[in-house]
Amino acid sequence: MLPDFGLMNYILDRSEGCRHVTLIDPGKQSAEIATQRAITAIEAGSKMIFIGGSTDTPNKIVHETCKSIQEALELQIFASSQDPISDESKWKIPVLLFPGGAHALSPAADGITFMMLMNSQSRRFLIEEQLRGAPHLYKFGIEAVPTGYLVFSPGGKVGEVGEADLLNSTDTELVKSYALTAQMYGFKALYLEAGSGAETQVSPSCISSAREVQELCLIVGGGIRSKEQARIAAEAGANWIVTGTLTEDAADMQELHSRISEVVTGAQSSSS
Ligand code: 1GP
Repeated sequence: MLPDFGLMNYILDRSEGCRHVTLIDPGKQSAEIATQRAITAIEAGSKMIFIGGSTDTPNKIVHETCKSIQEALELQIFASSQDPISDESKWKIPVLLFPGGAHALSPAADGITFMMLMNSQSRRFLIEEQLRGAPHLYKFGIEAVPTGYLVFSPGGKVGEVGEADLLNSTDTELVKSYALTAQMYGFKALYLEAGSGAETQVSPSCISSAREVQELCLIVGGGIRSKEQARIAAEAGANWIVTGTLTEDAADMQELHSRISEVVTGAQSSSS
């Protein structure tokens, strides 16, 4: 659901410190379970939902998941509006597409991280998927958040499929150049990605290098599972921390709630 003061303002706002995104891969569970997971994640403190991940999920599955989550959010907003002590805005959480390509789109989303995989060696991820997707997004009328996407070692599936020239923890100068380039292109956000399920998160030195470009909203994900890892990324300058796997492999909603609460606490404990 769109926040009252608009999607872009909401994403770029820094007044609440480092916030948490729950990434849901619609190919990995039914729309119903995805919705339960999204609602539980928001109860635990997530402030945005990303829908995406797998490279081969068709539009139909992506759309069903987006629609189901949006309907559940509407119900929560309605229930809160009937309860004088409840805060409706808690449920005005944007649902953004985080697509692997032009095949994973839905008009039910509030927006999209419209990305250039800046360190891809393939023209497909630099411009071609975007060319295929843009006319659909224009028709849907959903807001694009111009986002540079950088994949770091180990990179996982996205590094492989995206043919990324993987960045390493020592590439701090290069990361800064990418961040400056992103800013000069007019991108609002830069997503630093280690790959889903990565054994090591993006190094704090690289996050700090990107942070030198103050204007960019820094989104950091891949391999973050603990409070301490979230704190490290936030201290280094992340504005948003994304987790996906920790939601997928939680045994039940209670475990999911406690895992996300921990990461949210870590992200918020940063003084920067
Ligand atoms: C992947 O950065 C995200 O795009 C999330 O990674 O699954 O390791 O949390 P994890």
